[in-house]
Amino acid sequence: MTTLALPATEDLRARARACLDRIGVVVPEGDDLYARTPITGEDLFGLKGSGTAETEAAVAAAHETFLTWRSTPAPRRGDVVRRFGDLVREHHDDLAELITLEVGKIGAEAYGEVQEMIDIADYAVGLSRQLYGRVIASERAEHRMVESWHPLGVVGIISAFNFPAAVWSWNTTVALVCGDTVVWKPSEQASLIALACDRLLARAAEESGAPAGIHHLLIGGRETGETLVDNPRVALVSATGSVPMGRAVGPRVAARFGRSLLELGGNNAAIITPSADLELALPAVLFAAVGTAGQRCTSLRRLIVHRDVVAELVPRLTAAFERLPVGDPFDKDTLVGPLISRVPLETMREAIARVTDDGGKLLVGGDRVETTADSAAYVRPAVVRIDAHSPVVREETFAPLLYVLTYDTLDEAIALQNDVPQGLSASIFTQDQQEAEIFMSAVGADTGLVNVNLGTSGAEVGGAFGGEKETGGGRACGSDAWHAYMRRSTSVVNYSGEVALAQNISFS
Ligand code: UN1
Repeated sequence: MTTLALPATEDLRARARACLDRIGVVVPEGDDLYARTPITGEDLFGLKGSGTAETEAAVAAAHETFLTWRSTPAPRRGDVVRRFGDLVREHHDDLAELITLEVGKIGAEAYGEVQEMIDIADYAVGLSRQLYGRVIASERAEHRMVESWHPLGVVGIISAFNFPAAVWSWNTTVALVCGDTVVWKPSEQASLIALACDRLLARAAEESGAPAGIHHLLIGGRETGETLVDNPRVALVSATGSVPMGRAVGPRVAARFGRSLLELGGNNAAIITPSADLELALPAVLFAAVGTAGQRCTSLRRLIVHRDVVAELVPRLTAAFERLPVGDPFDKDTLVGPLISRVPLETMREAIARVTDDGGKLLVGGDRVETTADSAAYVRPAVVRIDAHSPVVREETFAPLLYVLTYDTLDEAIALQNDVPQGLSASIFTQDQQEAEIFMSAVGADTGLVNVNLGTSGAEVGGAFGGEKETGGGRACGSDAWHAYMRRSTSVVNYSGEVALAQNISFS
């Protein structure tokens, strides 16, 4: 096998520097942490981090700004988001390039992530004129009951490396139009992208006349995140990441009666039924399983295939996996870029060892790609045929590793889909409407996202995004997810001129 030739880190550093310059970022150089590129696995810049004092100061400043921002009319708050969306459009290529440089997404996916930022900005601008409440029928004569939605406060955002810009945008654009201010602790593996996003929002605030204090960025690690999570002024902590991270964050926020919105792991499955159109299913499965090198929370991890279809589907699937071009994400032909670091490479190797010990059979992939850079982590996406009840299948491995399980009845397939601790995304490939309806019904998939004839990943921003069980229960993006960023007040107005108690109580 030939050694994969990778670009020199020096050239990647120059590319990063040029993107950051075009966006107007002055890199806070220091030696608290390092911005790295997974393309070679090597450092790009040493950075100065934010300590406890800076974190507390950012929250205090965000709170101070909130006190005036909350009274700014919502459509005016939308102005900053509109300008932000325009700036993201203007810097679409720069942001995408930075995403490729710092987290290794292939060009098309990096460009798609920036598109998702634009989409949510458009959505939030529209939302800024639609923050409506209800008028509810009162049980008392000449009384009016009304629900109002008010700004909540400071929103603390903790985001992961895999959607370093879009997930922050989901939270920030919606929070800002809702009248909140934000403090962001991005993944340490995506500091440069965070600096770029923050700079564009700063420009948008300046150019639209919004106060600078509506958003703050903290570059730092776990300690910075913990300081943010524990600060009682942070009304909502919106955290995206692993289940262990959510387990640490959720109870800490709950202990101070704060609100949290958790978007944690997934262990997503697709069911291939006997009536499935394989021409449609195969590319959809491929993208869901290996897109972002299997490092999306929505990535497809389990393929639940009807026994009658296995013989036809599996060879086609493994052949497609074998042909997947793994390599430099800047190369136009590459479909699978690097893993974020050597850590997922190890977890993938361990998972494969465990499933094979458990009777599973590695059908394709799983081997590390030899490269000219020792620290880089490139792997061939793997397919493993495994008994449906193997315990390893219940765990999420954040890497391009797909388990193939078989089933006989739809009930069994649905039970398998649901028999994992996580509950983010599920899909079914079928031409049978009854099967599709059952899958989407109350006795179907127990996930937050339930798709028919499409993969588990690639959700649109217009819907509510998130999942159940260990996925954390949070919902971000569209639909009514904005409610999480506001507080509700229920008001009753008595215009009868008389005392009237609810529940027919007479108190005279
Ligand atoms: C994530 O992986 O954390 O649905 C978010 C998707 C993307 C977002 C994924 N729109 O795959």
